[in-house]
Amino acid sequence: MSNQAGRLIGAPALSAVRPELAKIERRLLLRGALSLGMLSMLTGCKLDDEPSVEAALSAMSRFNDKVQAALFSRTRLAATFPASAITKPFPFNAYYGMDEIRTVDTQKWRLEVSGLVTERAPWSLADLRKLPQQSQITRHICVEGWSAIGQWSGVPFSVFLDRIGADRRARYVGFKCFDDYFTSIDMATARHPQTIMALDYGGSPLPPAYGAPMKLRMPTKLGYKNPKYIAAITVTNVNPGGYWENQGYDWFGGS
Ligand SMILES: Nc1nc2c(c(=O)[nH]1)N[C@H]1C(S)=C(S)[C@@H](COP(=O)(O)O)O[C@H]1N2
Ligand SMILES: [Mo]
Repeated sequence: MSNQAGRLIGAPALSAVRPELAKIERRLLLRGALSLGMLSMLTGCKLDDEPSVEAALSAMSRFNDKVQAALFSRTRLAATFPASAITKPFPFNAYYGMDEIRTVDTQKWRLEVSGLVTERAPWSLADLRKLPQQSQITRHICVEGWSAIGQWSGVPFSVFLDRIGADRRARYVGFKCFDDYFTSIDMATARHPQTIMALDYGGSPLPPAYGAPMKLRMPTKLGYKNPKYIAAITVTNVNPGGYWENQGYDWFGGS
């Protein structure tokens, strides 16, 4: 038996015990595109133990991120909706329940800025309100199986990035939240015209449930890429990862 045949025979048994692998195998086979054996050859990972399966899956995911980034268009806009389409009430979601929603004194809150920027001074909410504001009615899609339409207003993130002198050639913007959540995005999405620092929801200051005092709203990205309760922003060439991303969610997370 050749090495490769060994992998082909070994893989189906593994896919029976690994649901994500079984799902990928089904998808690949349905398309008639690739077998698990070929996946193992492409990624250079044997699929015969737990760490190699992880390696192959994360190689697939990195490939997927590159394809998504290449397809992402800076000018292509996500759908917008009339006020009548807004979902009421708009759902709350976090990695914890509603009884643990974090709050801060919005007067004392300051947004920290670091990394590849020229202006490092922290920002108050009043400072952010002095910048140009923009409103959107867009759909938020959560991978947990729900989507909802809402209205957010705030500062176009590209305007803010220019104010802090962010290096336009930097690859990533990372976000740290005061509920210990964190995530990061690519620079093209950061500068997309519909990416805003949302200060208001439905025409009133963002309530604690939706991320007060400030969240990043991006209709071009899935729910988990939209950080609430932001405390610090960093511009960097080292991928900061994310709370869910580091547990296997797709890093690019386009919607
Ligand atoms: N700080 C913080 N941001 C977060 C999360 C979180 O747990 N903490 N959850 C994410 C997920 S998975 C979703 S679907 C949305 C939910 O936002 P909403 O409560 O405004 O609907 O917030 C995202 N941003
Ligand atoms: Mo989500």
